[in-house]
Amino acid sequence: MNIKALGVAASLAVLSISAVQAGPVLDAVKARGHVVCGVNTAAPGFSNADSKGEWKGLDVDICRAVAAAVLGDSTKTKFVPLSSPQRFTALQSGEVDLLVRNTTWTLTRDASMGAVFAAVSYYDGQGFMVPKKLGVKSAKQLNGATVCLQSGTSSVQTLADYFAANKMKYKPVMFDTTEATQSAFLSGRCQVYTTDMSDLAGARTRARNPGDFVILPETISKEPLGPSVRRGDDEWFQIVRWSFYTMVEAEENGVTKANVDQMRSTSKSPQVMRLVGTGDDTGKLLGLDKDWSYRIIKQVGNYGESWTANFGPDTPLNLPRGLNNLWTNGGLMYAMPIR
Ligand SMILES: N[C@@H](CCC(=O)N[C@@H](CS)C(=O)NCC(=O)O)C(=O)O
Repeated sequence: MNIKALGVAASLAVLSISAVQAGPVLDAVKARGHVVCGVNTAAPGFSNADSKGEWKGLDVDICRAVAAAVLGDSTKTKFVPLSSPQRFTALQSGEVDLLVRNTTWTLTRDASMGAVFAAVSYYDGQGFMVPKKLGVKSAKQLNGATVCLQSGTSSVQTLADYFAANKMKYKPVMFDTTEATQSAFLSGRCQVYTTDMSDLAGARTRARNPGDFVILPETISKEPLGPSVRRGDDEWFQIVRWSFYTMVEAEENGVTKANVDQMRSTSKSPQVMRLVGTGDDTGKLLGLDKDWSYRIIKQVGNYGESWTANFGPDTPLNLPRGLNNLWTNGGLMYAMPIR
């Protein structure tokens, strides 16, 4: 390559890493002053409002991370509780900027519901819960059972497939909302409740006596849950995706809510420096400022901190981290590199 060609190549390289234009959703969010997130009406661990209307959960934290990145303040959020059947319509119509509602990423949803999934934030699987007094030990003993489940969920098809594959019959009893489905099961209207394992554990915490219910050992599907955005705004999609990966990459690098300021003043690791706003400026590639990822960690925390606070041993759910462990600890959680 001659000197002139080298010069052209160099300026092209500069062009390709210059700041991006904001997409329409980012512009709208900035003008409005808050991010609107569609969440579950009541899913312990994912999104739940306390008596003061304060939302808590992993899905809530993902929404807060996006607000911290784009608006500088994780509290600039509005949570819209959505039932399973409503959720994609709410995203498509623009009622919400982001859907973070323990939603399974499937081909059908990714390709035909006007949504596009940004990441997997919780690796789950579908299971069954039964009253202990039924004496059932395995899902294979459920032939002929009445099963409570929520309409508009991926659980409906998975249940049908599982029973057909095992040549068993069942009577579905369907409800639109989480509350109605769980109440029906807990009050004895069906013998079985099926949904994601995390939801079963959440529902059990609502029972007057949780020990009266058992979760059966079989996990009958893959339910990768994650945030999704409306199609057609790649810039917004990237912001949501990389806000989530920031939480995971922070955990991978041992950066926490508590030590992020110290890391900011002392760390010499290029990887950590990029995360805490003292290294290469990744923000300009997303239409954000240089401190976008620092604020996520400072205001929301890393993935492990959020996971443990919402599902860990000090919560009523007390779930094993399992597949949601970092890849370096035997799990599947792996951030695409922030560089
Ligand atoms: N991941 C599944 C199920 C999501 C879902 O809405 N599950 C209901 C099951 S009733 C739920 O969230 N329940 C919350 C809870 O049980 O706490 C999907 O995307 O369709």
